[in-house]
Amino acid sequence: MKLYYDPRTVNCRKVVAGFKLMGVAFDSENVDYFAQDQQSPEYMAINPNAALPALVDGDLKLWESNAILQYGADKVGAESAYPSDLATRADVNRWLLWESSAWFPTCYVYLVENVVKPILEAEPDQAILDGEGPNFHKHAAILDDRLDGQDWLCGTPEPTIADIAVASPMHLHRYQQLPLGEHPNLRAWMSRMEALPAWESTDVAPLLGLA
Ligand SMILES: N[C@@H](CCC(=O)N[C@@H](CS)C(=O)NCC(=O)O)C(=O)O
Repeated sequence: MKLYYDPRTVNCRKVVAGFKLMGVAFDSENVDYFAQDQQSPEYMAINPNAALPALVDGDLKLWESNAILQYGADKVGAESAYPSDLATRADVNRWLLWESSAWFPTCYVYLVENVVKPILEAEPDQAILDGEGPNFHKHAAILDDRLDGQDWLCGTPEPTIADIAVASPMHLHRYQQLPLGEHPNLRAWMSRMEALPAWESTDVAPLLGLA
C-alpha cells in the first residue's frame, strides 16, 4: 500500500509515527504541501478534500489520518496499539474522534500563530492566542485528568494509536508555545511519547528548520 504524504505536516507525521510503532510496511510518495501539490487533479482523485495524507491499498482510497491509523493497525493485527477488547477499543476510538474534533483545532491555533506565521515572516496575533487560552486549558485539563496515575491514555501497558493521534497536534509544542505549565501529567506523558523511537525518528522540527 502507498501513503501519499508530506513528512513536514502534522497529520502525515501522525500516520508515519503510528505505522512505525506498529511495524506497518508501506510505500510512499511525497506530495509537496508547501507547493500545494495536494490540490493537483491527480491527488484530488485520491483525496477530494485536497488534504494530506491519503492511503491507497488496492481499490481502497482512504483519507482521514485516524482512519488510516485504524486501517494500518487492523491490517497487521497490532493488538497492543489497537486492542481488540471491546471496551478498550471503544476508548481508543473515542480519543481518535476527540482529537480530530476538539484537540486538533485548539492546538492548531498555536501552531499557526507561533510556528507557521513566523516561518512566513508574519507576526503572531496575541489577541487570537489570548482568546484561545480558555478553550485550550479546558481540553488540556481533560487529558491531564485522564493521565493521572497511568502512563498511556487508555490505561494500556503500551502506547496505542490514541496516544499517537492525541500527541500529534502538539508535536511541536515547544515551538507552538503550548501553555502546558498547569498540566503536569500531560507534560510527563508527552516526554514519554518523545522517548518512543517511532516518535523521535519522525521529528518534524529539523525538516522545518526549527531545530
Ligand atoms: N482531518 C484530516 C485533516 C487533514 C489536513 O487538514 N491535512 C493538512 C496537512 S496536516 C492539509 O493537507 N491541509 C490542506 C491545505 O492546507 O491546503 C486528517 O486527519 O487527515
